[in-house]
Amino acid sequence: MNTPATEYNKTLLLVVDDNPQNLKVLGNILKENTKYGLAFAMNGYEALEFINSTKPDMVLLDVMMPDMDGYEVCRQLKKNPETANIPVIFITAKTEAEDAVEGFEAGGVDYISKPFHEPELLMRIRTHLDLKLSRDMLEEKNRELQLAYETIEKLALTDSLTGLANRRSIMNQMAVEVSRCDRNGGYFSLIMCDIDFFKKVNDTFGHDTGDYVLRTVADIMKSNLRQQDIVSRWGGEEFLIMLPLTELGQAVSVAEKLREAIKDAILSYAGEQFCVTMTFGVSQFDKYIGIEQSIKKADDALYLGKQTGRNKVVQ
Ligand code: GH3
Ligand code: MG
Ligand code: MG
Ligand code: MG
Repeated sequence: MNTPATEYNKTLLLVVDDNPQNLKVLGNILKENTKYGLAFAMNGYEALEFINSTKPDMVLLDVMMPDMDGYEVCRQLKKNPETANIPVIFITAKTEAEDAVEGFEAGGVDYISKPFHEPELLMRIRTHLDLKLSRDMLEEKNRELQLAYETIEKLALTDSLTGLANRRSIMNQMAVEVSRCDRNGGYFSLIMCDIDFFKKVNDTFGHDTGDYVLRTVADIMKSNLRQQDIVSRWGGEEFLIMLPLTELGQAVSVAEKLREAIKDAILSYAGEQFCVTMTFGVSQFDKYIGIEQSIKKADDALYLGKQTGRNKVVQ
């Protein structure tokens, strides 16, 4: 025999037969010729219980058994998505071609009539195990790929410094909100905000402290907003917030709350304590001018706030 491609000593086979003598014969053949782990069941119910709880790598299944025959066991196993990929080989005294057809219809991968030729039986078992184990490996690889894909997608939509949504992410989410408004006549508001004299923080305390301020301001904003609100890092020290189902007046109140929270926070980093303030521009999304112009309205209000003293909310 060639060296098996897969690790057979970890492989578990369930042998099912209502006749103890048959179980013994088959068990001995497998023990003498392979390193598979073996489990035995003497009726269909016992077999299904074991299959569901332990998920063996293969089932060698007798057909004629009282109460529940092998075909039914196989059908039940195939119906359950958790066990459907376990290969079933029928080993039976039923030799008619129609019996084999019924076995394949029930979902079996092979059908071996007794008396069988021992080396052939062993090779069939190994072939089907190889297929099963390489299928399992492919599925595992697929799961890993899926996970990697989801991670990359998440990274592409996240600002790495603050963990906030990035510009692309909030643009996507605003597009979704805009079409929701089109359909259901909803509404939402925007807050564009920017840290005041942030350059001074960098110049006075260094870039690391600046980064710390960005992360802290992000956390303060998140903790003062609702679950459904989206805060994004729009640019350097500038943030855009989308507030679904929020009118202009309410959005101004939200911005005022954020302004207070940030102004009152005592920031401390690398032995230095200091405060920062932020200026806020607020607009309500207007479907007649579109998203770009609605953002610009918030941006213009922010600019006005910067021109007229900072640390304020302008609509
Ligand atoms: P204003 O009140 O008018 O907004 O003044 P400002 O100093 O905040 O604005 P200005 O645009 O002059 O400076 C923004 C500074 O933000 C300059 C830039 O180096 C800094 N900055 C942008 N991104 C980052 C970052 O990721 N980390 C740090 N530490 N600084 C950043
Ligand atoms: Mg039987
Ligand atoms: Mg600034
Ligand atoms: Mg700025």
